[in-house]
Amino acid sequence: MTKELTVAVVGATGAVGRKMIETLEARHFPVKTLVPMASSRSAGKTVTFRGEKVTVIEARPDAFEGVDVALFSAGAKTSRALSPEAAGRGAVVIDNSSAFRMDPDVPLVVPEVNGEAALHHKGIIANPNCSTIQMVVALKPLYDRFGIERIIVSTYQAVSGAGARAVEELMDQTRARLAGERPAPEVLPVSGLPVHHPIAFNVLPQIDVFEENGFTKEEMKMVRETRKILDDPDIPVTPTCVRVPVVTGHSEAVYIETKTPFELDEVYRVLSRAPGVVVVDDPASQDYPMPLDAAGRPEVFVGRIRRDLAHSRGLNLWVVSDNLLKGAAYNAVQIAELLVERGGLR
Ligand code: 25A
Ligand code: L14
Repeated sequence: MTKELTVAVVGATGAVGRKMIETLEARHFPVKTLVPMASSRSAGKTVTFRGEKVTVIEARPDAFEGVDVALFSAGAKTSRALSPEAAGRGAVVIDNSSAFRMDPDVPLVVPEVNGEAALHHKGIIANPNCSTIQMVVALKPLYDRFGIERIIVSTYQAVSGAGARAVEELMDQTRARLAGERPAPEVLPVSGLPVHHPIAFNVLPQIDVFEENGFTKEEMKMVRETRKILDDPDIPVTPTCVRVPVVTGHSEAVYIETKTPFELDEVYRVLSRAPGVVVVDDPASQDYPMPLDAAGRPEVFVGRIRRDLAHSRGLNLWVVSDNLLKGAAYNAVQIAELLVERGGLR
């Protein structure tokens, strides 16, 4: 029988933390005790787990005594401060922030792609960025079969990736604009920066801050994290990350050039058999993945599969997934399951 575990969720009141708790319950993860944690702002609130109310406590170092698994999604600053405290007390930390993703001592894991890496942890495992996760789940089977020479990707990212306040801003702005008003934007594209742009009836070609090379931090996460997960330090990735007025579900137009020639029916076969992938691709009945259909589901949906017109080894894909589930909470719980199954806990 599986040992029952004490599981902490740090950031339990946030968009992702809530989904983590739901996913632990839905997947019947062997939780003996759930310890929801957040900042002092939320201590004393409750979350519901298996039909019972559980009180949120403040995340502090000594709160991790006796915790076996700690799922973190409270931002990079909190992770930097508290993950080592949790790991030092014997917990395995699965961290959804960007704090440790590029740390060479920390595995960056998507179970369908590089699950084995999770077993080499030193107490902390990083959960990748949502846009990266869904792209590598779709590309890994093609990478293994045909090789990939380069990746060009444009994202259409949901506002829930930027948190609850961004979702509220989209809703309020949409209503206001329909009523003929033009409220000043306050959150997007980046809440901490001085300039804001409307998201309702608009698209914003900026997610996160700009780096010196002209790419945004979100775009550079896709470059660096893809290389680390595929263990291919030089693979060229050219991303453009764009925010669209969608609440849940990131979409991506992905173009790859393979190393060896492919036939389209083999591409379909390889993708249809790939773990975590669902092919939705029937132009005759106008069937293709869309965020409204993907929301609430754990898989990565792939469609619009077609050979490029100019490049014989060029392949176009349309990839959609729930950014809060496979992009965050579900991937984290899958990592925890893998540790339980393969003896990776401490
Ligand atoms: O730094 P990163 O890695 O880039 O990540 C930045 C943020 O991205 C989100 C996540 O926000 C994270 O904070 N995120 C990360 N990965 C994501 C993904 N894949 C992702 N979003 C979507 N997809 P979040 O909203 O999901 O979660 C925030 C949670 O963290 C708790 N928290 C914050 N500081 C903490 C802490 N927990 C412990 N210790 C700390 N020091 C936070 O709880 C929430 O659960 P809270 O108690 O701070 O907030 C609960 C309510 O308060 C509101 N609120 C948040 N900030 C403020 C605020 N109210 C007033 N002032 C504020 N400054 C929230 O709306 C919430 O309702
Ligand atoms: O790195 O704003 O996990 O859509 C995920 C959500 C970065 C920002 C991460 C968004 C965050 C992203």
